[in-house]
Amino acid sequence: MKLSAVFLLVFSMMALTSGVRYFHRGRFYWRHFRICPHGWTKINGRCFRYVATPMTWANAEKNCLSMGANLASVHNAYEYRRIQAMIRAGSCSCREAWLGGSDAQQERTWLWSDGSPMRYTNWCRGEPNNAGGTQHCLQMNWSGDKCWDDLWCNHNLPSICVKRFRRR
Ligand SMILES: *[C@@H]1O[C@H](CO)[C@@H](O)[C@H](O)[C@H]1NC(C)=O
Ligand SMILES: [Ca+2]
Ligand SMILES: [Ca+2]
Repeated sequence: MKLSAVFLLVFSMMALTSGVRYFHRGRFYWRHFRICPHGWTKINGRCFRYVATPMTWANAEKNCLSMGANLASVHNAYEYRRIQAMIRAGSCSCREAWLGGSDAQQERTWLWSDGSPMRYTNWCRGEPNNAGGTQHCLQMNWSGDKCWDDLWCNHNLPSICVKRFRRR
């Protein structure tokens, strides 16, 4: 790296807190520091937030959307544990909460509202049971096992939002 490039990098780091500008092979690039906005917790490269106000699944999704997010998808057991731990840290009377899973479009076809494929699941024993033929939304922390259950979407629950890092 040329001395001028080093200087530019250091100067940029001092001047800007959201990233660094650097020069590589004749071009300038911008690299963001991957920091979640205030009030969001970074887990496995994404930003999560607990919303304590109980809402229907659809209103919870709309609320996440208003913050540039979606209801949370969960991709492995580590993420699930971290999401649970994140909430324990906050002050809440937390039990069940909405995640972004739903099979409202087609029975037994579970989709995440953020568009990611549902590979990892943590269903409780006997769930999803589509009770009454009308349960299409995914609640976490169900039962003593704190696993997943399908519930009626019009129930009011707290929720978890997820946000990807902002891109420029
Ligand atoms: C879920 O269960 C865990 C473990 O008991 C708890 O810490 C957390 O507060 C509960 N609620 C949510 C929404 O994760
Ligand atoms: Ca269903
Ligand atoms: Ca169920």
